[in-house]
Amino acid sequence: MFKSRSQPIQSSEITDESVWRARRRLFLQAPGALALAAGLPGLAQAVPVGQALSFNPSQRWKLDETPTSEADVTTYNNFYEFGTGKEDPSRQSGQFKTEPWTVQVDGLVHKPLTLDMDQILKLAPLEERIYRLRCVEAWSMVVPWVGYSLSALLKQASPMGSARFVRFETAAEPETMPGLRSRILDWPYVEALRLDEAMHPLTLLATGLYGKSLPVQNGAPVRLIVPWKYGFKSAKSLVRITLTDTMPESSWMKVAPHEYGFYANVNPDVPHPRWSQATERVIGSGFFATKKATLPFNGYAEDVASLYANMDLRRYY
Ligand SMILES: Nc1nc2c(c(=O)[nH]1)N[C@H]1C(S)=C(S)[C@@H](COP(=O)(O)O)O[C@H]1N2
Ligand SMILES: [Mo]
Repeated sequence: MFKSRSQPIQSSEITDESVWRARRRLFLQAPGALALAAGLPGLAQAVPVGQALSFNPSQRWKLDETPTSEADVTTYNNFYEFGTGKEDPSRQSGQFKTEPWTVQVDGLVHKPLTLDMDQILKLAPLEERIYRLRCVEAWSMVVPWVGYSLSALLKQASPMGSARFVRFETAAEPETMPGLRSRILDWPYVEALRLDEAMHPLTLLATGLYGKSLPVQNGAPVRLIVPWKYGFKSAKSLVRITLTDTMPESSWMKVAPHEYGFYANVNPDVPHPRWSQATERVIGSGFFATKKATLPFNGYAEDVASLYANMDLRRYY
């Protein structure tokens, strides 16, 4: 397992991760140079998949765990609009168009917005945040996302005092999303948060991973990441964000209300009706890897447990 440092590194050993780490050092050393490159005419407008993004490392969320390889993060996906198999999203998303793209922010806001990707990328400084992602199917990954707190965008729209929930609607393009032919979910895919959850600084509006704009299979061009909740809350390819005063019904609540609740906070003590949530399989750790114990709120209890003080988390699963 351990290689002597005096041995030259074989090119076959240079993983996606080592390339990312090298590039990351470059970003951190020369943010000015990158900002300049991003400002060149013709480069700033379009944000094709896989384009280098300029960002700063998060001061607060820099998880000290080895990230899952870029290859695993981008080929082991859940994105039912492209099929239910883990490799369907990476294989069957080639026709999906992410340009032009707009996100509408409406409902109980003083300033409804329609933002294009250029505006979204410039709304707040991009940060790299390394978060755990825990799927309800009891597997997990560690992903270096790029984005900023969703609160930055919500504040721009100036939520009304009566707003209590935020509904997230995602793209549904039958021509380019073959999974829409299946009736497994009621399309478009909808998720929702309580307003205080949506405003929490940990809640990320992600535009990239591994230093580049998002691949389609991971939710291009912009998605939600709520790391203390099961992965299904982290809606991909957002098109509309609506503030409401009543609890929206999510796609998963609609299809199986006893299995998927509104809150969906990661909780090792509350099993899914068909399987335990006490442990998780770490993607990329090998077939014989021992399972890891799942942590309450996916390890983010210190940040978010206070949001649920006095709530029965068995009842509100
Ligand atoms: N629009 C949409 N968003 C989605 C899904 C989906 O099927 N459609 N799947 C969810 C689930 S179940 C998980 S675990 C995560 C997976 O994100 P990843 O593929 O980037 O790891 O995306 C979530 N967001
Ligand atoms: Mo999931």
